Amino acid sequence: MYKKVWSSIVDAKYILLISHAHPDGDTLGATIGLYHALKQSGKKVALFNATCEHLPREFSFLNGYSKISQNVPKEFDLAISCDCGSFDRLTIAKGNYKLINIDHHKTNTHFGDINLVKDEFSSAGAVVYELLKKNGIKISKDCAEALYTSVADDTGFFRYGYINEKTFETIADLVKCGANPQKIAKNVKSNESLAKTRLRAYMLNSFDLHNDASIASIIIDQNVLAKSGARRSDTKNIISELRDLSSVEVAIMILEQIGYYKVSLRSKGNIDVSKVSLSYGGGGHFASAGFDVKVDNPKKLLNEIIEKVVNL
Ligand SMILES: [Mn+2]
Repeated sequence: MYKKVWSSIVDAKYILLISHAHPDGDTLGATIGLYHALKQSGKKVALFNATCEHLPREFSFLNGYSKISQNVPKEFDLAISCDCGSFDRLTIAKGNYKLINIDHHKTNTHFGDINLVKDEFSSAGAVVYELLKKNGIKISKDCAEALYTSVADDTGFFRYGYINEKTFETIADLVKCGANPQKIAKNVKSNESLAKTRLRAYMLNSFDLHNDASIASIIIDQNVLAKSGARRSDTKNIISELRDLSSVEVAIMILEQIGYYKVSLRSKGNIDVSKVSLSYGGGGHFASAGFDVKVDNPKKLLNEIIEKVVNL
């Protein structure tokens, strides 16, 4: 499969690399890492993201970040998505191009013409790393930095998810190729906006506990976002922090968007929250999942989700 993917890349004239809407460090790092490897191989490549005006700025240190565009080139013959569990995550029209789906979500719907989906990997970036290694592609410093960021971001800097010996072998090699762990950690983790800190303050004052404090929840509405000045991408670590409470097994965050709610679920690893997510048409991993839903009353939605979690 790794060879098949690479030969499609070799055959392509113009390649569009797609990260998912409202991107995280994994989808950005995986596509940017692949971008450098493909450029180095002499390919014509473009980076696409549908929500380009709201890219999380903590990844702006990655060389290639500024190349990400919301514009779809007129003619490209190959698209490669990284870290997208389903086709709607790409936010791009179907067309006359071949599609390679590189991912690690166990709920991936295999929407590509070729599907390189490895759910035993920590991150999409780690799958890209494997693709490059299996095809003997040299990993440049820029590529290594991006792929390291992928793995680090999706594992919460090596704290959860699919972390094993292989993860650290990959990381060690990426450091050998020029990724600087201190530089990456500083850029991604010690670069918080005031808006995000204000949002944290709201969370600490407003979260609820349920089911003998084994479930934590927070509802963030548009009013809270406006008051704190936080953007959707600023909410990402809020839920991880709730999960870190010692009694908590599952954390739930309901975030109001325009016309719908975005629900995020995290578990400490004993409860498969992707089952709840799937029941609402979403996706994800065992310990990290989410979905969008249209409801009138977020509190009612929360109670419904809690009931599902308790009955898992
Ligand atoms: Mn990922």
